Amino acid sequence: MKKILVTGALGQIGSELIQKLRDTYGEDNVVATDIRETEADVVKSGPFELLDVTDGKRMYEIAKSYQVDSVIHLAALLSATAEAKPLFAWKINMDGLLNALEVARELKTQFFTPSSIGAFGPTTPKDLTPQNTIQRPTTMYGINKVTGELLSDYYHQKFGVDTRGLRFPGLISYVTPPGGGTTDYAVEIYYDAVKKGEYTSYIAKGTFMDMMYMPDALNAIIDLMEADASKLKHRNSFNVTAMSVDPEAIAKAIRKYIPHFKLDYQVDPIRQSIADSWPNSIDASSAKEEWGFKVAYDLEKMTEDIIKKLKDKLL
Ligand code: AKB
Repeated sequence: MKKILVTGALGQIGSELIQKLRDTYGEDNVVATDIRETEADVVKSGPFELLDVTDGKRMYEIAKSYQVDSVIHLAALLSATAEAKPLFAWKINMDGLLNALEVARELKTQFFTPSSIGAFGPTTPKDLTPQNTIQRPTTMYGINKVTGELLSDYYHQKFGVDTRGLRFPGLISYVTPPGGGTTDYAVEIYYDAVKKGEYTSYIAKGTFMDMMYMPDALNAIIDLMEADASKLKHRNSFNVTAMSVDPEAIAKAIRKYIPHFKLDYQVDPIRQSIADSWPNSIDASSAKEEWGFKVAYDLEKMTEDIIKKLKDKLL
């Protein structure tokens, strides 16, 4: 039985992961933390503590008092926000990560933190990007993510911490909207399709990026955390993906359910240049081979589910 501390619990991944972890391991065994407190279920359905991840002492005290044996560190600024505030991003993303790794080292816990397709850069092979390849990202977020992958490897090799991680693509969900990411358009497009029947994309036609539906992302986190350590060669940076799509491909899938859906474009140069520096599609074969990564949702299945859920939620 695990006892897990989660940072960034009110974010896009956290708000759904907490519920899934509480359903899986018991509500008292998942300690949710975030820098703010809201009326959200995450705060009310089990232990919740206020935590600024740059405060390592408080993180340690919370982890120690609940006697956790796993740390899932999610608190981070996403790519577009990090580009707008690079020094602040370094502080939150890197100080927060080091504090969480230190807690894992001192309390001998298991550790998970997400990396991202943002850890790749313009000189990385663009199509079916291999697991091990060139990583020279040109964004602050990407620099943070590569550093995070390396630091997590270091904590495993040097201190024996059981660190694990996934390179997530854009995550699509209908529960909590993401904020400040480059792939956020792929969430907004569904909300606007259901609410208004139209969407103006800040990412250009023909820009392909990997995406994954949130239920598959949550299963991937739990499957990797539960995986047999002796089988893991790439502990902290598994490529995972469910689809490679551009705005037109999503629009086409949406039109099956909302035939009049209209897509137009007003490209944001900053987010477009971030997207252009990322792969078109990544190869997830190491994750499949080493711990049986699989997804249940492709673009069609995800679109059917998300539109149904958003219609129930918004209309
Ligand atoms: C972002 O767009 O910043 C994130 C990511 C792919 O890491 N969704």
